[in-house]
Amino acid sequence: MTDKSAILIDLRFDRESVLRALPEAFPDRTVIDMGDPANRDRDLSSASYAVVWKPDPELFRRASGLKAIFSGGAGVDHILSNYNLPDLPIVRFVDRSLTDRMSEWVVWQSLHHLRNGFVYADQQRSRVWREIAEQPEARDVTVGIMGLGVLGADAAAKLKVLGFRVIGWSRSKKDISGVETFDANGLDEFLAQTDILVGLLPLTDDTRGIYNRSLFSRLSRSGVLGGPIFLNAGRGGSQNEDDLVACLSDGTLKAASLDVFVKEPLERNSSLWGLPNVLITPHAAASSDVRALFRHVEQQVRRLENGEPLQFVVDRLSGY
Ligand code: NDP
Ligand code: OXD
Repeated sequence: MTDKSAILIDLRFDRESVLRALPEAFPDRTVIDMGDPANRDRDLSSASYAVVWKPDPELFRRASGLKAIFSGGAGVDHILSNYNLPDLPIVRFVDRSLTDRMSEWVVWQSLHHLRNGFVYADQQRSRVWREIAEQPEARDVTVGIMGLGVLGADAAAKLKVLGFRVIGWSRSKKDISGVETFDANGLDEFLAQTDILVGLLPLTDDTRGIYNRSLFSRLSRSGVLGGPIFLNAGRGGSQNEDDLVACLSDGTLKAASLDVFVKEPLERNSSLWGLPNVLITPHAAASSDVRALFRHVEQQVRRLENGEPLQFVVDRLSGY
């Protein structure tokens, strides 16, 4: 074991999950856990790899010997937009458990809106027994997914199993069996067919504020759900929250499920909390499983050390 392959951990996650995963992680390497106060002033120049989620801004200056940076999550906006990063490969977290969790959230929310979840929850609180006569089926509803990457493609497949018609939009055109896809130029055509819009885009200069009134007003208004529905589990920075509140209040949107917000935690005085047609989850759609994260990092480091290319490397120019 040499310090040459030392791994820095700076994860602003639930501390207990990190501590539970650390003992069995990286058995052959020196691990420097920045959550341990004993490492606060340690010389970090011998560390070769860093696993980070919203790390200390000084970390990359102090760890001058890094060969690669591993994001603690699938998204990398938390480091790309906030740090003066060295010119090193940045690796996203791509993992079955994270993908499954996200698809569970998308399916859960799509079914909640399809099956009148708000109405029945309200009725239960008032002890009202009343069946809604009209019950559209999943096959009557088109779910449009913005972002057909690892997460969007998996959510599309799982929605299809339930019978939803699924369409998708991404920067470059995708070929996914049974899913009509659109590239960047096909946005209007995509929106015009969409009853439930699912946001699974990364936050970049191009996607900041993309979910706004202009976009919401181009969604289909002729669907069986009685108005367009917006689900966002990508990044809050992609939504204009003033427009969102206004559109949810004036009927441009029928309802929304939101897992991500411009500012997190969502401020207590945000109007979104009080809207009866909004379901809020606290950036919990797909948390990273820390053990799985460490396994993924170990795998990638081994690839690098065996002379193989790293996987899931971020394109710094496009920002994801
Ligand atoms: P990927 O990089 O695999 O996919 C991103 C998708 O977005 C690609 O299809 C890409 O297009 C598309 N895209 C990016 N920019 C644009 C643009 N300007 N116009 C059109 N399409 C665009 O990412 P993942 O699927 O793994 O993750 C997506 C995001 O989900 C993450 O970046 C993160 O922000 C968020 N996330 C949220 C979590 C939560 O708990 N709420 C958990 C995990 C992730 P193309 O295919 O052409 O490149
Ligand atoms: C992620 C997240 O990017 O949890 O993985 O938001």
